[in-house]
Amino acid sequence: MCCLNLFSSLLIFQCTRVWIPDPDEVWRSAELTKDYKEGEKSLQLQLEDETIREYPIDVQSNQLPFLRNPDILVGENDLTALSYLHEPAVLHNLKVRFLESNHIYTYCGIVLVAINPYEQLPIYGQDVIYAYSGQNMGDMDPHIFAVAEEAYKQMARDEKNQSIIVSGESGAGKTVSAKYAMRYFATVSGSASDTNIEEKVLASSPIMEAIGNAKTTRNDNSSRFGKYIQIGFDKRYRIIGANMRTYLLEKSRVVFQADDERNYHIFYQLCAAASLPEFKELALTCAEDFFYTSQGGDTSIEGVDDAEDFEKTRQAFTLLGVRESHQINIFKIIASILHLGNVEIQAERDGESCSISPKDEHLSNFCQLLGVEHSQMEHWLCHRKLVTTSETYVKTMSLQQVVNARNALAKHIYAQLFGWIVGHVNKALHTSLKQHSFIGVLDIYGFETFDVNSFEQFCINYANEKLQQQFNLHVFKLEQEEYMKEQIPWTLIDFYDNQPCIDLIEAKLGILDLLDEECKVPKGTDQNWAQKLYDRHSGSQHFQKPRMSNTAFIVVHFADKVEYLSDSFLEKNRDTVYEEQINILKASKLPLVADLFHDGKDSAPAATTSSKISVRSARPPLKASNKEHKKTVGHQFRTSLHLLMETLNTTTPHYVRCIKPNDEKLPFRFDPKRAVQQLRACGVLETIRISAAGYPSRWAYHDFYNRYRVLVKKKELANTDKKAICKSVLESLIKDPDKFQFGRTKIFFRAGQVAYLEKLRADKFRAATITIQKTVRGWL
Ligand code: AOV
Ligand code: MG
Repeated sequence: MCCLNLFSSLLIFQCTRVWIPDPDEVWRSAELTKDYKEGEKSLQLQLEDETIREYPIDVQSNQLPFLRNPDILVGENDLTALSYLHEPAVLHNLKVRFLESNHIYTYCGIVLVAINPYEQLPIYGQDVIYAYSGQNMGDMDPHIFAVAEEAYKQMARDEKNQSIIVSGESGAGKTVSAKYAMRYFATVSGSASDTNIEEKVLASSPIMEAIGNAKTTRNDNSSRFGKYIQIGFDKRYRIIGANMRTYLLEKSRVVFQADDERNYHIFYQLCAAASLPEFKELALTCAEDFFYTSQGGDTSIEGVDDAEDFEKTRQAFTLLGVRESHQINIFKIIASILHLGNVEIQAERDGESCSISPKDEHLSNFCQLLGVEHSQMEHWLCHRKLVTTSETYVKTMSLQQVVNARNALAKHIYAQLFGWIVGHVNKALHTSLKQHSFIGVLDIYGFETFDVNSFEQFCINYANEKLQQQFNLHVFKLEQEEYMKEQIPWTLIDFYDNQPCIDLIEAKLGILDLLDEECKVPKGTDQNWAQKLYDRHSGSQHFQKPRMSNTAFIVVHFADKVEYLSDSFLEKNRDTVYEEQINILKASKLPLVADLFHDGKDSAPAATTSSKISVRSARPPLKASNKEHKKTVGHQFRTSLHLLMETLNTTTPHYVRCIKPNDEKLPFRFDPKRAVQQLRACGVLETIRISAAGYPSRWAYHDFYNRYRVLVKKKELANTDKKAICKSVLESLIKDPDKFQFGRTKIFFRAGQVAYLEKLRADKFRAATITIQKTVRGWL
């Protein structure tokens, strides 16, 4: 970390206030008790609790402590306005705003920092939305609505698509922020016709949260999928429709939950409504009774009423045009998954085969609910087909194999249903009207590190790595290019470019590529893959092999080092389900079920390569899918991320960085260690560095002239060279030449200067109005 060398005279006077590092508080305030002169080996300090401390100075590097800002600046709503811009100043300012004034939003140049208050605040009502509507960002308190308004305004002004990119770690408030942004658009823009499309856009949230969110140890309502919602507008900027893209649902949760975690909310909602007469046929009881909903222990969430939430889910389905008769089919599929998880599988003595009692009620319920044949299902849950070059034969499976295959099937059914619902929501939000522009809201899972990190965390963190790069590129590279284009003197600021880490993951022979390779090898194993990673990448600065393990590997991400356990990466990447089981589902009597597993919709590759044995079923078996061309999960994810980046790069981005202030979910509690870790990780501090060094505001000469001509003296207006007028007026108004720069086509301003000019302009108008009033009064 560098220290601004603000001590050019290298004399610091007694009473100067500084920040010194502290293991608990991160930074502590202290005051010099005597003058410090260059070359002295230590500073004499007094801390706020009045203890005296000697602070050593490394004379070689001359690293002096950071200076504190004058109190008058503390609480500034844009951090770039601070006189001394460094980590302790940022942290202190955010903390004071948060704890003393309960301000959760602060600007940091182009980024809105949002600290999760863990308390309902009265700042999101319709009245607040209308207060922000049509206002300039700088005129109002920082707010998610101000960012939404800015995006809306820029869409109209620049005729360009916009994106609001919300990031932050798990539980930091991304989903809440994204929902408020969507609410803002729905409220201020109204809908183009009487289709109440804006209500439908909002109704997508409870549905998506019911099926894609779950309680984790980090967040009671954690999104386990990523989403990018594009809200479409007509040429009068009224909402006409929306479209949602989702990213990699965490499927493993359907069959496994860690301690204190839950499965997807919808399962508990449905169990809570099990006693309703219309759900009798689902044969459900409470969530404790099902293996797939009870592994985490407590099946309830404090403050959440699953039955009540279920009503909201149903209403949202209805609003989106899913009829009750159709809803029941969705619920049947969800219930069937719970029954599948409770099927009792008995291992035979030989240790190589299993059976299921023909009387197993859960299997009966499963088959009944999905409209599939019981005996078929019973058989193919415990057997698999093997295909060699010369023959096809049926083999029994061990208990572990059967359980794995059953779990794979459950995950697959859920994922297909999830995809089907997303498709349906999109259909309901689709419009035939001509879309003029869109605003996209990205709410993707935050950077994650748990005690055990697997394929899911790897993908999530890879996505965050890509988003961070998009941010870096936008803020840093584009900024710098702009200065160069405008021929403004500018020293290149070095910044952390995470391309090497991204290369490690996605480049040729990178982690994902080697994983795909290993998945193709007939006897490929997680361990062999890990070995290949060690062989190939040990030299990379972003890759490490843990000393004590031969199966784990460490990736040094921008946010943190994360150790991944290679176990089950291959299986999760292949995402195999047995074709025979899928064929039974394809032959279901229920059109929705058959539809879910139809070729083309079936995104998972099947285990065998061809089928010579046909499966006896109610309908003729469907053609075997051409699974050898199916892409691995990693491959699909990489492609979808690339597409996302392409889309984001064609829009004007607006960034919201959510910060989780404590791990206990306590209202208005600020843990400086956790906050600073996130501020470092999400690039806020880097942004500050560039904002402090650069010129955050800029105006084209003619725009500047049009806006501020009232400040130009009459005799100067005669000059036909507008550029020259701009230069001379500015030089007379702002005395410090460092506060602005004249570029080729634009004028560049340091932070705060445009606000100053606006004030001069307003004063001028006010003075003119008073003069007119006086004159008029004189006439009377
Ligand atoms: P996330 O989306 O960032 O996590 P959420 O948006 O779900 O986090 O926020 C977590 C919880 O914090 C919410 O359920 C609220 O209780 C609380 N919260 C967040 N923002 C606010 C706010 N502005 N006002 C009041 N409470 C808030 V994850 O989806 O886990 O990465 O995968
Ligand atoms: Mg979320």
